[in-house]
Amino acid sequence: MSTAGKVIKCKAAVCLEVKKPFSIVEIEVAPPKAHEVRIKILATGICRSDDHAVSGSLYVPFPVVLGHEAAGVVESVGEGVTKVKPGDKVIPLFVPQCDECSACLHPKANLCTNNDLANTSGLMSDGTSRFTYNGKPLHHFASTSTFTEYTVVHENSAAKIDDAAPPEKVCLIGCGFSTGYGAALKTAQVEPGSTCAVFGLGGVGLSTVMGCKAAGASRIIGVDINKDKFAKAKELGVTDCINPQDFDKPIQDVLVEMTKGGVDYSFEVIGRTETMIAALASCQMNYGTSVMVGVAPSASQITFHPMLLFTGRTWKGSVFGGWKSKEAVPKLVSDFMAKKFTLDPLITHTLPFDKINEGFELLRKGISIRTVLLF
Ligand code: PAD
Ligand code: ZN
Repeated sequence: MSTAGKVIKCKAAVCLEVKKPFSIVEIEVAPPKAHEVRIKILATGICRSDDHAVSGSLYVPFPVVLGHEAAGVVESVGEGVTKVKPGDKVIPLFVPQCDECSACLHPKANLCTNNDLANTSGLMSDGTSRFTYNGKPLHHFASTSTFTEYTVVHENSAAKIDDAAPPEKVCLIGCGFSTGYGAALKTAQVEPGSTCAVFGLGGVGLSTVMGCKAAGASRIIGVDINKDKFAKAKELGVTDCINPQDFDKPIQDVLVEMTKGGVDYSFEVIGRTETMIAALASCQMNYGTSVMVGVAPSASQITFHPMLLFTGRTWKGSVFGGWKSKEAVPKLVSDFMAKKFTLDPLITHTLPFDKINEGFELLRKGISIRTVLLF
């Protein structure tokens, strides 16, 4: 029996309050309105950004359905939807692509102005929610909300992908992999033979390493305070691993010494203001480029010595790896299917959706790279 046009009751992991575990409850998901798509989620990864939202470090309105790294199948579409149809395999996009705003129209930009990341409303574009729990609305998250069996997104936040793509793997293309890989290839545009430093060797940092390697970097230095991350980092292309806790001087000084003047490209893939400054100071003072990928706490500010930039360094940020989401995601999925890169090393754990709290504990304890939850 078709569910199109009807409210769907389904299981979701809801964050009722900040800093509290997820509650697995039954919610109601309204049908998609005009230009919206209702998606049955098949697999969703756990990203540190979700945990930043749980901890309150990243501001989001509660109660909320988090999750933004997923793959699923279109269940039904609202009026006027032309790009996808029921049955299509899709990846929800936390950076939409409307193809009309100034960012979408600019060849160098990817952060569509219709994103819900900066001034988080947690609502659909008409200012309402499609989720209800106990008669009250729940907030959406990052235009996606994937910790639920069914979600509703704007059609600009869904990319149709190859029907044969395995959802339990390509869900990572919805965030972690694409973010890190693109930070190196698109945002920094790492050149062959260059030297890179990647601060933070989690799912996104390791994807950055993969991007640096794909770009032909000859030296990739991995920086992490968790030594357990080093073996996999080396497997993926890191040439030297260093732990800031092993030195009695700032890590930027260590990197500048190791590279006789600083790296060509550095990436902060942790989300801390101190390591953002350290990464900036680690790159060559004339021509080095440092890319901020980690999400710093919403309330944080950075103070830094102007000389760090005055000498010529470039400091950039990168959201979703600089990719224009709707057009890049299907291509990245095709590249994965053509074995141009692998996602297996990033997926250390697979758990049933109900074990979401366990999945977050694995991340917090530094045990997992990516946990994929299956429905
Ligand atoms: P993760 O927690 O798996 O990895 C972070 C890594 O940093 C871990 O291996 C930690 O051990 C390490 N680390 C922590 N503190 C330090 C320190 N002081 N010095 C060195 N290493 C340290 O997270 P992730 O890979 O899922 O995400 C990384 C960041 O990227 C996080 O802030 C997340 O919110 C952000 C992100 N940004 C985007 C984007 O579009 N820019 C997308 C997805 C995630
Ligand atoms: Zn993410």
